[in-house]
Amino acid sequence: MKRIIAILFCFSLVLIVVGCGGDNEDSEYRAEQGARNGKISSEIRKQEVELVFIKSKAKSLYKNESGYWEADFGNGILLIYVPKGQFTMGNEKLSPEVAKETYHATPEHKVYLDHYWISKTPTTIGQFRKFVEETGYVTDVEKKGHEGPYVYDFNISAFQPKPGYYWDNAFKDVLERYPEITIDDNHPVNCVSWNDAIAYTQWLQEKIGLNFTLPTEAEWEFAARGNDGRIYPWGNEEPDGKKANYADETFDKYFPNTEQAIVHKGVNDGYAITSPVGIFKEGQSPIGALDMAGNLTEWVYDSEYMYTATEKINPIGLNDGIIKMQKAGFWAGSAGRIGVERDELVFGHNIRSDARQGDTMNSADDHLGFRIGISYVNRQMGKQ
Ligand SMILES: [Ca+2]
Ligand SMILES: [Ca+2]
Repeated sequence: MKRIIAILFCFSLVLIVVGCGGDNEDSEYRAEQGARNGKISSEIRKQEVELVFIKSKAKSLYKNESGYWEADFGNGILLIYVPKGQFTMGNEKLSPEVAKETYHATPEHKVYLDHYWISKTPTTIGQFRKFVEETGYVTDVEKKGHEGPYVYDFNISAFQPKPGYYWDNAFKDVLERYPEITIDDNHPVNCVSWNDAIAYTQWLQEKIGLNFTLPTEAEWEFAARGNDGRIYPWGNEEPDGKKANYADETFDKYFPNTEQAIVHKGVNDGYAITSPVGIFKEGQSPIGALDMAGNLTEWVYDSEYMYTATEKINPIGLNDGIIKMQKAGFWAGSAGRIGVERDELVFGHNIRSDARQGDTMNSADDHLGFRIGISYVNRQMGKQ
């Protein structure tokens, strides 16, 4: 047997040396396959190590309904493992008006990402409450001299900065006016600045011993729309009331004639303001993340940057400016569908997964929150 192998080995060596075309291609193919298999198995090994490590810190680790690993850290904190991958970020189909907006999502560009974790849902009022109770943390908008968060003002039917509102009373005017509307600790936390979100992740880092942070904009968008170019987390169909909470008929009933809001007529999602997190199951993303369209717009880690067409590996906006990026739209955001005649993309506040905005890091709104992640992309350079 050994002899036969030796002969075969020598024969193939001869073939390689002689350089017969077809066999050359074959051996190149085999070499490439071998390298690829090597890469795949090293990736699988990396994933195994990662899962064992996370499991040691989590309450449980299991595969979610979409087939992705999910870690439960207690108190409703669920993080989904996103394996290394690539996708096309941004959207070339924006109307020319939108492409002129400050933070437009063009040009499209290919993005490669290493593995990371992202929260299944946005951080809730209850989760943030625990942080405040344990640390005595005071959010930016509660500090003296701050103009206050952008909240809905019934006098002008629009959002404007008002002092005296913060994460635990953001909707006090709405609740007073409409007693049938309720808010509880399962609703996503809002009126928190980028600084507040970072402070929360730092507290969680110490508490659990993992590198909790905000996802990068690219990590967020990949988690929302996967790699098949879809517009929304669930696909390309317009939302229908079962997939996301946004400016629907219920919103219009309670906030008629709201400036800048483009109501989706004929659709009813049942919520005028925020909804509890995770209830729009039909709106889940390919990895099983929820609320990525609607409910609240979400802070991401990146400082402002404009897209370019070149391919990028683990892109992150890391300048020392005060503008930080936010993704997708919220309870008063439009459906943002592409290809309809309505001029609904102008204000950027729509629920498409590519939609992006920027704002100063100490600003806060009653429609802006965040979700956490665990990431290994270097964020040091941009740390404020
Ligand atoms: Ca709604
Ligand atoms: Ca959201």
